[in-house]
Amino acid sequence: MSQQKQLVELQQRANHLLDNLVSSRPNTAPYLKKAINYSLTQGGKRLRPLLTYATCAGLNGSLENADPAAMAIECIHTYSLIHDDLPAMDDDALRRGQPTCHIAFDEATAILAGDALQALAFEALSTNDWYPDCVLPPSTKLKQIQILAQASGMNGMVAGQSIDLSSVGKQLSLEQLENMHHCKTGALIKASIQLGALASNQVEESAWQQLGRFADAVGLAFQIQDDILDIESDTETLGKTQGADIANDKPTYPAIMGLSQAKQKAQQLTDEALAILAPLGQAAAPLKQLALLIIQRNH
Ligand code: GRG
Repeated sequence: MSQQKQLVELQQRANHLLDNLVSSRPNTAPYLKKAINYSLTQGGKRLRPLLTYATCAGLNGSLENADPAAMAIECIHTYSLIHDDLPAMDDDALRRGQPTCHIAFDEATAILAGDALQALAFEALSTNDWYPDCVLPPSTKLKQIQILAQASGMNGMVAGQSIDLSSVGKQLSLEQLENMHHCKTGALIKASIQLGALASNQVEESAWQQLGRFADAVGLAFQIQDDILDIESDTETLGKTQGADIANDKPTYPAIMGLSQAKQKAQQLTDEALAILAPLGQAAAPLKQLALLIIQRNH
């Protein structure tokens, strides 16, 4: 099977499970449930579940063992997007071309939908009932829970968001910018890979270390590419000078090092990531493909 086809199948697997994740739960608060489903099932790329599945499969693990982790990661990601879009944070009206959760529903419901998704992530990882074909030992599940909690909490994604909010209008050094992104987006991307590695139930220390370095490189490449896409879409919408001005107000890679240097840096990190995977051979092919897609994506 081609790598592209394999990734499409994994994406379909994630979408199918996400469609059922909330729909199949008892309906305690219908409006809240509708808001959660609205954000969870409306067309993300599913990059993080794909990283989880591809890592697990690359280490000869079963996809069934990776299902809870793939769901948990996407729940945390979706919660972060819902909260990030709120008026108190980025105040965005559109996400993935659709009204954001607080616009389609209301602000209080969007806050609650994010809260509920965060709890749902840890329920999906810890319960034995939702994914009966996952047969990981409790010690492995506990490790996954710990890693996800650390990556998403006060020293991970939430810390990154806090640094981001407090740096608006300020100049950041390249080191400070990298630290912010390492927490804000890098930590969850790394956790996606680490949870997949744990789901294989047979990861050796050397592969664990290699995958950690791979995750750090693709996490940063993802963010630089995100900054590049931002500036390019601003420039397309507003014209060259204005777009560049807007991007320069925010601490971003293109603003600090210039657009062409930022593109070079993203490419260099991707090359580094691919080189790290080389010793893992053909088994790492889907992960390699994902690293390439991260830098080639246009949205
Ligand atoms: C509110 C606690 C809290 C955290 C928010 C991740 C984050 C922190 C904010 C997201 C804001 C943002 C647009 C960051 C840039 C990188 C990013 C995470 C983009 C969205 O991820 P994709 O491209 O999204 O994987 P899809 O739509 O494909 O799921």
